[in-house]
Amino acid sequence: MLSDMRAALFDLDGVIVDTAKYHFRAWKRLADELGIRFDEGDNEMLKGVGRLRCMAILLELGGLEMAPADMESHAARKNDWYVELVSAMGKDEILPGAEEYIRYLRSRGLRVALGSASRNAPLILERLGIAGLFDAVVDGTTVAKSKPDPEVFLAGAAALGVESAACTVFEDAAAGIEAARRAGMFSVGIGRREDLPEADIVVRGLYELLPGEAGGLGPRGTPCPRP
Ligand code: B16
Ligand code: MG
Repeated sequence: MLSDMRAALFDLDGVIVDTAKYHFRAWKRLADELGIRFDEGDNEMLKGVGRLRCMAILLELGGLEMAPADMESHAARKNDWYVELVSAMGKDEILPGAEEYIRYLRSRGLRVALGSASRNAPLILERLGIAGLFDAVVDGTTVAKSKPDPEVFLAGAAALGVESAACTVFEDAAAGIEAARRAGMFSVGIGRREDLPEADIVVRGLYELLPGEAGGLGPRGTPCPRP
């Protein structure tokens, strides 16, 4: 239950900021170079997925095979383009209600961590000016196993010193919702119920969870429960 949570674990891309469009532009540039057809629909498969696995999915889409060292160098070039794009981001790209909701939880004494697959998470938090809002940051540089493995959220809970049952995960990717469930945590899906059937509740954005006039741990809107 949202009202029972003592710690909140936030995914980054798709929950706090929409970096998927920048990932898409960088992957698309690489796909074009390699002669692979790749569109925004294909990009959905890369959400919440670690960088090298994304590279493998891209090659599968194109029916190509590549030596591991070449995969790494192409993924590194894609990352250079991506970093160039996200380096130009500012506070105005924080998704509606995200910063306010995190500040609200902190004001209620909750502990807050980031749980992201991205190895660029520290750079992005710094660009958005919200690095100081997190008691712990667990990202692609510190965990070995990608979502849906629960490692990223278990490490977040451990860093905060809060047991899993008192943690809530906020996630936009199905793999992340599965990771939360495997970690034994309550999950809030950000997006559409049809895309996140396993989430405990689904809202369109963190703005829906801001307290109503009566205060309290949201949601102001009516979240969709699991069918
Ligand atoms: P990077 P999240 C994920 O972040 C993205 O959703 C996913 O599209 C990306 O491939 C992954 O990070 C790795 O990102 O190349 O920056 O290390 O949603 O877990 O915050
Ligand atoms: Mg995400």
